[in-house]
Amino acid sequence: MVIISHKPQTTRHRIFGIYNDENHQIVFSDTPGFISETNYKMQEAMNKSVMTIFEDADLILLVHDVFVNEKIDENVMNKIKNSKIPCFLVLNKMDLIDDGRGLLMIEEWRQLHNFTEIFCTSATNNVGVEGLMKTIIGSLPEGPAYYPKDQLSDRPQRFFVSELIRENIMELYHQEIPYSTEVIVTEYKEKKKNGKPMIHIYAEIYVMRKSQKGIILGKGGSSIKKLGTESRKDIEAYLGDRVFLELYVKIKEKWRDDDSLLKSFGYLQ
Ligand SMILES: Nc1nc2c(ncn2[C@@H]2O[C@H](COP(=O)(O)OP(=O)(O)OP(=O)(O)O)[C@@H](O)[C@H]2O)c(=O)[nH]1
Ligand SMILES: [Mg+2]
Repeated sequence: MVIISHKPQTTRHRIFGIYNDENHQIVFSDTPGFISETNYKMQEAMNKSVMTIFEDADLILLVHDVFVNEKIDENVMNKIKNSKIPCFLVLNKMDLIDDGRGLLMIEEWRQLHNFTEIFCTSATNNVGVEGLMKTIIGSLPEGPAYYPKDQLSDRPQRFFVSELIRENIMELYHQEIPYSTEVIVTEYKEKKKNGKPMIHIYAEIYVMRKSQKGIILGKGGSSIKKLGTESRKDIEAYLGDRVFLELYVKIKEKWRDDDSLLKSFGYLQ
């Protein structure tokens, strides 16, 4: 499970998603998108996490949204060109453009680089995904499984809980709010209520200014109430248990540029 939103820069960390079937294990490493012009240290850290793939990946999947007219960052493209790691280009959101435009696009990308393979997919319509998966399985080198078969990620559950709250923030708030916000789960306790398990979760939402705290809370606390309810439902669906969720809003003026906070939030080593 990784969070998804229609806003850019949703993914902030490199996250492993582990695929297991009877004969294979594949570790997919989801990264943030590369930001060509960074404005703060957190974005620099996000870019750094993108570049780590060139140190340990067996195969690179370059996923491009065909609906946006954005070029791949030059640094990333040069890294791909100079790397020995095979690279599949995945042209996604094919459902949004017509076939003619699609063909033209493939040709343009071919001119740019000799990709090992090019795929056209629509993730939402599940088109082309199976073929891509088969080719991935066929292309990867054999080796021992690194993770137990039932492990789905390298991140603990509380990380995904904080991500689900952040996903709801990305949906419910606008403009700079999602980009000024960090979510940290500070307590995660399994308790019993009326004999049934109930997970108590306390999370802190960091913002940069008092005015942003006001926006997160909303009139009479109405916005944070909605955020809490929506997040709780998502967390319950994810964990399969009942959840009691408490949210606190804190102000840390320059957290996006503060080394020690970025470190404690998991952006810096
Ligand atoms: N129409 C269409 N929309 C898609 C497709 N695949 C993903 N989306 C939508 O595109 C948006 C972005 O998806 P994300 O998974 O957040 O994209 P991402 O590339 O991980 O982006 P960041 O994490 O922000 O760097 C979401 O609203 C998805 O529902 C597709 O094949 N077709
Ligand atoms: Mg993402």
